[in-house]
Amino acid sequence: MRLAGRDSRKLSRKHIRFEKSEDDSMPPFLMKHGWFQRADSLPLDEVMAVFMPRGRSYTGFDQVEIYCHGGAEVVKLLLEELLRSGARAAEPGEFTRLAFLSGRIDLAKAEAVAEMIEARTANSLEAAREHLTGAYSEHIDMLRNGLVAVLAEIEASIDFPEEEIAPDGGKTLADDLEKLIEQVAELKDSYSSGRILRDGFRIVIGGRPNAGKSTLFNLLLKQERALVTEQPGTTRDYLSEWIEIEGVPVNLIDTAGLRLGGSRIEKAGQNIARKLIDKSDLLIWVVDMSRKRWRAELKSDLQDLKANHILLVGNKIDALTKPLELGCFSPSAESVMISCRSGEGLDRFSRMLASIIMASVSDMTSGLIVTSARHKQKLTRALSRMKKAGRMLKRSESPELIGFELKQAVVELDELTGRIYNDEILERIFSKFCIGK
Ligand SMILES: Nc1nc2c(ncn2[C@@H]2O[C@H](COP(=O)(O)OP(=O)(O)OP(=O)(O)O)[C@@H](O)[C@H]2O)c(=O)[nH]1
Ligand SMILES: [Mg+2]
Repeated sequence: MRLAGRDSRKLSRKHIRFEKSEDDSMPPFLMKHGWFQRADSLPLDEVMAVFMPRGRSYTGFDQVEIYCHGGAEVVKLLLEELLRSGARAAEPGEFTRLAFLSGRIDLAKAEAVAEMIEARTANSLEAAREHLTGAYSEHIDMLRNGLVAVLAEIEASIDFPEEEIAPDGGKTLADDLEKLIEQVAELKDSYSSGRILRDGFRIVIGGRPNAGKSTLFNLLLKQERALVTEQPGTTRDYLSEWIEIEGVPVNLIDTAGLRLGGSRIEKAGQNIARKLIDKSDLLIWVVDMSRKRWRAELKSDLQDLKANHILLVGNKIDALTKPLELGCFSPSAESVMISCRSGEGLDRFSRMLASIIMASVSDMTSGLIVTSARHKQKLTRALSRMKKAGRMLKRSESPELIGFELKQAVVELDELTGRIYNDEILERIFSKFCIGK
């Protein structure tokens, strides 16, 4: 349990009876052993506790950590005692918010704390770690300083109008700005990988009823998770699970089969399936190739689908009566033929899946990656201001106007790192944290 604030040590000493009961002091960073007790001295749990003084704690404020037994009931009991004695329950992310407000960390690092906790794979963790170590903040600061330097030159020409931006001076300024624009653009573009590392690559398995979607879902999960029957319309709601492919977190979703008609429940499931398909990074469209009419069905289905990326999977090739005409499947889309029953083609399918996913996070190795939608928005806005300023500079427009655009770009970067913030921004960021962080 973590207590932060001026009275945290006082409150702890009131409740903990230390091993050598005559000495109830809590010197900084000394872990002490004792019993946590109720106000009427009834012992509640055996604990250890440590005091961390202002400026040298996680929050930056006076802080005490109490190590009790981890059961939910124990923690609740001790917490209630502390609340009764005057403590207040922390809001989600409030400790990290204090760390930001005390100036110990910037906003990007604070956000990285949640990102570390939520990371689903080693690669996601690595991206988060770059943010927590400060390498990312330093990079943003470097870009900001570059912008401020360009801005200073431009403002100098406002103060001394007789020294207008000289034609060649203007050129180096424009070059400097161009370099910064490239760097901000590169950082912004890394979000396409960053989003996937943080929120996962979303694969939706879709197809007509009975095509073998749930069978394939179970195969990928290596677990009998979804119900499989020979009856069309088995899956009605959708099922969502997480797997890891090549270090990328993948959200795998099995959906209800799409077809005309069906019961009211089935229709509701199909509406959900369509929405999920729209939002997917990849649609795996499963086709039952043992059906006579699969070709015509596929043709009309493909006209209907609006997915970002489709991988066609022809299933049940074990049940074909005629030998396959290879290459006949679909010349227009990525496709692979498999049998979930015999296992044929599954290796090839896995390799295709892996390469599609790897391609989506291609710049994962390039170092700093933007993983937050908020940061991406700030960078996008900064970039459009910078580009505008660049165009104006080339046309030798008024330095006041150019300066204004650059100042706004700096503001965007400052809001990213938290140099500038308001309660609304903080609320939005920290409300997503869990309690106690
Ligand atoms: N012969 C053969 N049968 C398969 C294969 N894959 C799945 N099946 C069978 O096809 C039937 C339907 O499989 P499901 O996985 O439930 O199909 P689905 O697409 O999830 O069906 P709905 O949820 O009803 O839309 C089951 O009887 C499976 O055993 C395969 O590769 N070959
Ligand atoms: Mg199913």
